[in-house]
Amino acid sequence: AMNGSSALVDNAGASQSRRVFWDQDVYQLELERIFSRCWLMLGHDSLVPKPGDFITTYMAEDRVILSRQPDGSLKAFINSCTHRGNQICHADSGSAKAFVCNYHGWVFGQDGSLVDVPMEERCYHSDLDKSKLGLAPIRVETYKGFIFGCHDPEAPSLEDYLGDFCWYLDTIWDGPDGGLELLGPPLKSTLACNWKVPTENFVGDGYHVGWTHAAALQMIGGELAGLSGNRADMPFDDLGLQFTMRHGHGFGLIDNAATAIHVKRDGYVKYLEETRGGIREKFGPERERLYVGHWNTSIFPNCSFLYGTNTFKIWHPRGPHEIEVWTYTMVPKNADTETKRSIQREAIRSFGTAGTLESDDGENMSSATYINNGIITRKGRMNSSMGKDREGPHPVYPGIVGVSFIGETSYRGFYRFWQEMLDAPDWAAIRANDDTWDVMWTNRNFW
Ligand code: UNU
Ligand code: FES
Ligand code: FE
Repeated sequence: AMNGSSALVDNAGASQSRRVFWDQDVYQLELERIFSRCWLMLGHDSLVPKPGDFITTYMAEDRVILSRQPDGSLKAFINSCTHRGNQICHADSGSAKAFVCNYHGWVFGQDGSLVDVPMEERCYHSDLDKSKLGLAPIRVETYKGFIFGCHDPEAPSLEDYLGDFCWYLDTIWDGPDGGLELLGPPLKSTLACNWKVPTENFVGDGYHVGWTHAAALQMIGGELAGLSGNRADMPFDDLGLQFTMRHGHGFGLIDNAATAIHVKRDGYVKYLEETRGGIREKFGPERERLYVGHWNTSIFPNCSFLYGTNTFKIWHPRGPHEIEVWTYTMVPKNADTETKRSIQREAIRSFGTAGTLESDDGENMSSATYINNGIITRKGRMNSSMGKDREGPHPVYPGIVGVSFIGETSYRGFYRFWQEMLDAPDWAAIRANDDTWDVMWTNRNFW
């Protein structure tokens, strides 16, 4: 790994080369070393509830089919025919007994196996070994109903990949009574930015909220109005916390602000008040604090959500300078239909494709990417040093904890792991760092 000022990521100096947003060769390496080896978000049980149900989605730029099997299990496979490579399924979702290729009519089963070939005897004279021509399979595992796929047989289990983050996720993904579901179909839009700009924003950008979103927050009012314009009287260290953990996942917490973005004050607000006692019983007061706070979150590499606002994003890369944004709404499974609908409306109004806050962010994301078409600009660096000496292992909360919601702790954790993935030849090399990944924090004792 390179060190110092020419490194893509300089952990000690808390800076990144602008080439991480721009260079085609960096992007190719990301596809090989991150997207081909990490667990990637595919969806949720709620999107494929019954045997035969399927959705099509992407793992980076690869098209995949996720399909519910007759026995209730899940399988995922590459959505490209093993004959001449045509895309097989063109539907976004549905229910199917089989997937038939549009080109020559090869038929693949719900499990991706090749089950029928037109005129097989006359064309191939018993010479076609169909058992070797199934669609390329993908590892699938779920955590609390969320479905992930992974191409690398050497990758850890999904639960180990999420690691300490499970302790946090359980608060909301397990919830008081049955966890969450995703409301689809997703809104889909394109944004001219590198995939890491929104990912880093969601993982740890408390700083931009009061500035970029000043007008929207003032208009919405509620708990976040005080952030608007970074008012001098707004609390700072008392706003919340920021977290990063092994494998680059992280989030920022604003205390007591879960439903801040909701103009409509009944439904969800009432739901959280009614269920927080159950959370305290099930998970204790430390996680009740998380339950009533607002989270801005990224799961490494390219899935983000805002808990409370409940928008749920997958940032599908389309080359280094473009993404396809998929936006779902995350809702409590057992809330009543009216509450779910109201959460969905508020989430789309704020963070849908044309959402008041989403469009504030989009402009910055394009600008921060395309500014680097300047050859001199591109040779510069970006800084993520905020709160660097005010973070560390915490007596209660797992991972590394930063002292304020406004800080860049989880940026540093994200890019530290991003560089680790790019450098590592295989998962064995990544595992070898499991006990020492956090030395840059543990050699000081902040909390
Ligand atoms: O824009 C955001 N990422 C955000 C908005 C985070 C927290 C609250 C509101
Ligand atoms: Fe942060 Fe300009 S002030 S990018
Ligand atoms: Fe934002």
